Amino acid sequence: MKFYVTTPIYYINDQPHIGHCYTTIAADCLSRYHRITGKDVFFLTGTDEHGEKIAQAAEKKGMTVQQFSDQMSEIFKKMWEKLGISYSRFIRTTEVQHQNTVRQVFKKLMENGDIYQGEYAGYYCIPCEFFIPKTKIDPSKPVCPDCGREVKILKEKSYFFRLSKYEKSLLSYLEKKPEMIQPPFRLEEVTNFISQGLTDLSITRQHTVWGIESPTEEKYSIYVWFDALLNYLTGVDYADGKPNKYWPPDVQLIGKDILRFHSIIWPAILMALGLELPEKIFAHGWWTVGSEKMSKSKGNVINPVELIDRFGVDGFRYFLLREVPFGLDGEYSEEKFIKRYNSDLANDLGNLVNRTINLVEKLFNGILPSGFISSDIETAIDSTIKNVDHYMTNVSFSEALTEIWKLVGEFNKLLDKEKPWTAPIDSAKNTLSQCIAGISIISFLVYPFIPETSKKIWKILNIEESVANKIILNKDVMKIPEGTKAGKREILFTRIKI
Ligand code: ME8
Repeated sequence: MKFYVTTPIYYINDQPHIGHCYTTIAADCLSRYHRITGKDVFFLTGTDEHGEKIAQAAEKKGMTVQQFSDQMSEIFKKMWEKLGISYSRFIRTTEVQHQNTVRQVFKKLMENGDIYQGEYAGYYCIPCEFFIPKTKIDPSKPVCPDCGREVKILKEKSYFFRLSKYEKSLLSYLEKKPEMIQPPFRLEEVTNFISQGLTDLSITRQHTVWGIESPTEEKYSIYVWFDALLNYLTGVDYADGKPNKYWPPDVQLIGKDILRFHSIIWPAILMALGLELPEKIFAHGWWTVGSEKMSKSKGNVINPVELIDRFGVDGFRYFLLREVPFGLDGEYSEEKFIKRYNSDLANDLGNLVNRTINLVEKLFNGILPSGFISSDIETAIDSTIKNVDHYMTNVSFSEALTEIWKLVGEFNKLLDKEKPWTAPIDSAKNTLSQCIAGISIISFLVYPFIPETSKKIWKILNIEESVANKIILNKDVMKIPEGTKAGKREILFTRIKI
């Protein structure tokens, strides 16, 4: 079975911040989970490099836009490398293949009659790269209704995408398949917006030079959002009207800020092209500082590099995926970060592994006890695997982690109850045998979330990484061969002093 997951492609006018990391780590976690459950995964991410905003940022730096884009897309790639992001393809909208896709789609929609020529008269917000109709703005104070920043007036010849034509089809599609919009509480916002009436969308600009050229006689640059949304088609080699075997996307992750583009314009374009719509478009919430959205323009961003250097990649990934149910907003604070790190990672998981291995060394000379598992523990493991699968199918990272941590708790409780350090040796062997089996299954369950930690545990359990990478998640991973010696031990997490 295939699994196609995407992130937004990020604007490169500035450095990646926690928000960008959040969506990308979430997509990575889904990809890793579906890989270890046996699916053929395609994970697309990349950078959105056209538009006025980017051209302005390059000018400020005194660079050509091309040089600037090359440099900034590398910065994003390096960040993903640092975070262990296992993408299948990194797309840049300045790539030739993507430019061809966009022109091909433009031509096809013109032939269909879904793109026509007219004149745009209204406002344009550069930071949002969005056209705003006159009716939405007070002319005495022309600011963007979304971001509150100044807008500019446009009156120019333009090509339009016939968005209004898809109003009814979109509504009836959502009635039949409401689960396309996730979390479910976002659906109403989308259907309300469509029901208020859709206007055709201007998809060219006369004067922006940094954009894909329209395939029309008189040249225009294609509107950056029309260009950007089509990256999801370029990613699967859309050519001659056909995407490859990964189509349609199974999960498209976005922030709630760009839900309308993805739940209205994007499906309408796909309908116009006669392509299947995505299975799920999941809009997650915002990370805020205080009550303000974290964003460069507000100057309140937390630097991810600093956090990674202090708490490790896995500390960072764990916090983002565990702290807030995916879909809701979350307020960032260092205090919350440290609390989560100390209690869940250092205390619960770190201690379980540490205590177990110390005892294995002391009582069994480092040979990992194996073979015994009580029916209670087996039932707990079965239900964890089942529940984690349910939550991961629903893109509920925090809930999946909560399930896994319940199992971590079971093993800590078992140690506390059975006290293998004072128990007769046969009983100690049974207890530790179960803990080792448990640690093994836990190392696979947490792998999508904190892969570096899993690798450290595999070393301790003497499981080769190359072997582990081929394992499909199931109970067989608990079977540690008789007589296996514990491998190299590394401290998983060191408690942070406050
Ligand atoms: O919108 N909290 O790019 P962008 C959580 N190029 N997530 C956040 C966030 C925050 N405070 N800030 C940003 C664009 N994000 C377009 C997308 S797609 C065809 C084109 C994340 O660089 C979140 O995923 O502004 C959000 O949707 C995305 O970054 C916006 O990135």
